[in-house]
Amino acid sequence: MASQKRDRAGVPVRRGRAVLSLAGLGLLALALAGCDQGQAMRFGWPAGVTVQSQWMLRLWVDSTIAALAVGVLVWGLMFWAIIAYRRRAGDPEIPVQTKLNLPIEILYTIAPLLIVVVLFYYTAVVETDVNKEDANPDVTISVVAFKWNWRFGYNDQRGQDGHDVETVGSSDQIPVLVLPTGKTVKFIETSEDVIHSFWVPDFLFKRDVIPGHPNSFQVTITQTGNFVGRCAELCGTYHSNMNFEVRAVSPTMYQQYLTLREQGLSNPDALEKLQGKAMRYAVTTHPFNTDRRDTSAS
Ligand SMILES: [Cu+2]
Repeated sequence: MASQKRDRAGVPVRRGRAVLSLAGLGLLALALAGCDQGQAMRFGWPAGVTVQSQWMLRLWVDSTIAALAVGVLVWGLMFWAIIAYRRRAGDPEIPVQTKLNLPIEILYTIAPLLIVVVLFYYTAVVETDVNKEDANPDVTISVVAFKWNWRFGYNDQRGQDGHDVETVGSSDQIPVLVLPTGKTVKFIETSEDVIHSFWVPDFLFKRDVIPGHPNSFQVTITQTGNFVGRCAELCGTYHSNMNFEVRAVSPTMYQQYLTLREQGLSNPDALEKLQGKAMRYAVTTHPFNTDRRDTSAS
């Protein structure tokens, strides 16, 4: 029988098996957490659909890697100290007592401060970038929130009535906001009554809509698709039903959509003409039920 490698205490070393068990445990943890591979690579960060969400993803991944590196270093030092300085046969009952080690004390103080400063710096940089707005965005959308729906206006796109092209939600119809991909889209938010919050979960972004205090922000959408939008500020009875849909389309289709709207077509008619009957209305959520006895969210 081949002789087995043993440590100093005579216990057989089973490093290979230990590594395999750890890897298996890691995989099991990922599976139990319901993570797919992409999500695991992003350390759980959701996949956003805007350029801005990619910057936030970068910050999250980098700071998680930095935290893991610090963790590995600290755990390594801890386990090294535990193993290297463990009590051996013949050692005195109480080890040598060390009271103060100035260089280590200074390191304890400076290292966390340094970590906080670095994290703060990169957070401030990304936050500033995410909040950045172009002086001349490709598209400007006015967002008006009211109890309990949304009105979206395409600034400078005049309809047949001479007013801006608008899409308004009602209890019968979810407002579908059509936007182009690859273009800078600026939202200017105002509220007619109470504080609401414009939130598209796939943008990984929300911003409060406050009466008397216009807010704004900008995104560049990276992929076509239908993304549900919600109100993220408790605003009253039908707050949980105050939904909308962002329909991101190619710039060409966006221009066709605007032309149709300018010609006087309603939002559903324009959408049906461009994307077919199935896409006439919102597909990510449905109109809210005005029956006050129904308490389910949509
Ligand atoms: Cu609201």
